[in-house]
Amino acid sequence: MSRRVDQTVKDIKSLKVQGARNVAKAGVRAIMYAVEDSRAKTVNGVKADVVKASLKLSGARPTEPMLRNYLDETIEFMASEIAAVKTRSVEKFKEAVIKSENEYLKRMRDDLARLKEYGAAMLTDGMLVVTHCHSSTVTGVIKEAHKQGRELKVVACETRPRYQGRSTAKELARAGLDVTITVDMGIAKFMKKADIVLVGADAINSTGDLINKVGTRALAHLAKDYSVSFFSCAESYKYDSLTLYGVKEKIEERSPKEVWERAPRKVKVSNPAFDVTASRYISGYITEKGVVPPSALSGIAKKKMGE
Ligand code: RUB
Repeated sequence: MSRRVDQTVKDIKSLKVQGARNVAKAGVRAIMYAVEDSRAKTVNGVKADVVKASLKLSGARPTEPMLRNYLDETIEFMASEIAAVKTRSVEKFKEAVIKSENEYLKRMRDDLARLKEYGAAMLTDGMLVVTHCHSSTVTGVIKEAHKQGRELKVVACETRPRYQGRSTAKELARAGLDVTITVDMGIAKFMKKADIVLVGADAINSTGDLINKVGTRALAHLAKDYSVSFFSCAESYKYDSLTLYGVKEKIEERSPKEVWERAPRKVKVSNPAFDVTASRYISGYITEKGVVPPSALSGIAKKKMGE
């Protein structure tokens, strides 16, 4: 197995690479490493090495359909290449797979650029935006609105236990935004004055429910309490098509040590990475195809993924 693939898996598990988009991007790059580092002498041998890498990558974090969707597309691409061009050399096959991975990265960039436009259009001058964790999609939308000249105030939840909210605060402050960070439960104080809540997405299921960083669900309930609109910024590739067949999105349980390094032996520690927000709490998804209600998300995703 390619050492570079193993390193990527480690970086994803340890959260050195965090957030669904970054995880998916790292996964696509790792597939290129698997292709480049493969010593197989046949096209099918290269394919087997890529499949092995893909299994390792998709197991790194279980709640990441965006990564899995791109890995599945890679495997389908390799199968169709082999079926279409039976006598292709190993070199040519490797080139074709790498080219298609580069196209996936480009598609991700293009989708994000469109999504940022739709999201930024929703943020008007003087708004107070609440967010949670670190979503590169959400920070992208907020920075785009700021670049277009809107004055915004942002409040970020610190996001226990790994404090990804600090990354959000640092990134937005560096971009010149007015940012406040608060302990997770301190957000109630700000919700009264908030205009909009923007969060990311790790997964979206067939009924439009959102799976995102633990604490998102409580935030959505609070937003409803104060009649604040609640949107998730998510490319349609966050959709998990397996949920259409009754498969429940798996919620990653992380090490108890992240919560309490040396907890007393009789204290049980729970550390789920994500939670589920029911679609009825979600005003809409901001996607690369526009702002849509939760019920429309699966249709957009299925069309895009060619199901
Ligand atoms: C990050 C998280 C983010 C989504 C979306 O959790 O829940 O909101 O992944 O991020 P973690 P993006 O830090 O555990 O990965 O918009 O960058 O895809």
